[in-house]
Amino acid sequence: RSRQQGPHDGDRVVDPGDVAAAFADVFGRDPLGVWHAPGRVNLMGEHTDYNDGLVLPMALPWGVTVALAPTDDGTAEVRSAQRPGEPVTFTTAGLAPEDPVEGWAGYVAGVFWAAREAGHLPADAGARILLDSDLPIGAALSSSAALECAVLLALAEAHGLTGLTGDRPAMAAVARRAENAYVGAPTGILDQSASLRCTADHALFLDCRSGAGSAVPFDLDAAALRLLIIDTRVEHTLSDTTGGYAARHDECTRAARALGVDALRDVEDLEAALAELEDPVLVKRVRHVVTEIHRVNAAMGLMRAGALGDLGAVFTASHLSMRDQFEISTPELDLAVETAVAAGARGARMTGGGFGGSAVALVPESRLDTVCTAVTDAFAAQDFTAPSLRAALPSQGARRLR
Ligand code: GAF
Repeated sequence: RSRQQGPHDGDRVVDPGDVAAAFADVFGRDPLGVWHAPGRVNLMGEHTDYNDGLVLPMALPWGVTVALAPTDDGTAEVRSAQRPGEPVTFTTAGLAPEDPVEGWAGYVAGVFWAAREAGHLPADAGARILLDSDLPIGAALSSSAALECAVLLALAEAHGLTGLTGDRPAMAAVARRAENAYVGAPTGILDQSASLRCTADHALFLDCRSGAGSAVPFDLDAAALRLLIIDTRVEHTLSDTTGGYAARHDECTRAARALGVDALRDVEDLEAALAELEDPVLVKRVRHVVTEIHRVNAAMGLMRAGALGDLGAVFTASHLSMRDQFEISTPELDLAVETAVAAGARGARMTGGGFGGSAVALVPESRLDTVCTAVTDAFAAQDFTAPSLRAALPSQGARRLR
């Protein structure tokens, strides 16, 4: 089967039947089922989630597919189609964040640990697991959250963890805990919520303080638009505790403390707040977070009004704020955004944590080929690695496939 996707609306690339068959080959038995959790692009609201703000993601057609059989031997054996020679086994009772399972399997172990810590998973619950993915890693498309959410959903349904299976916000909290406390990446709730709570043809408008979410129609077809995802192939990471993501989180915490608010969400008078801050770096960070939260409301309003073309200007304003105020863009992301807009996109922005990864561009159908060619050529002219380009429609969140 081909993993190549052209610049067209993609369907899932991994076939659940293939994953079930591969599971049977490896483990000598059938899985109980096959589950899938998607990656996401965030359409507005970057670095607002851990400031108790608003976000507006949509799920991608691509993600992580899991075949799983539950066991009651308290052990897990995990294999990945992407790492065929590296089976990982662990005893679930022995898991501890102080001595974590390293690498990709750490996200799986983290889910077992977090589900046990939250009182959902009995000590003797184990599993045989085979993973497959059609989501690039390090592309800021939430491959880690897709992995956590796919494993958690499969585990919860296979073991009948009824406290979790009907409660997607609770599941998102458990998956986030795996990432924060076990893997050690200080992320917010955006990615896990997107993977678990998004619905097809809609974006998810999520209040990260209250947890309240609502589906907002995002009908690209009706507006003759395409959402082009430009993966710059510059890998980003969230789990580097000395890296840019953690530093931004820290700056926001310091700014909130200096302003005497619980979170930057609570800043009401932006100019008055900025005047109170002595550190010019914190001034920029606060300006981004507060205006970005307003842009989420603006984008949501335009979606509800069906005025998707006008979203483009909000996209581009958001990108400039991330480039100049929050300082999380890269030359590749800036080039992708500038070139896409110059070639006819209605607007474009980097998406996700920044420092690499992907941009999204809102492109009139009739301009899609032109924009793709322009971006590819611009990257070649700068001697940047060729970007990967795919268009996507808003897809369904995590679910059982068979
Ligand atoms: C990453 C994080 F995981 C999210 O929690 C969010 O902060 C995002 O970066 C930036 O909006 O995806």
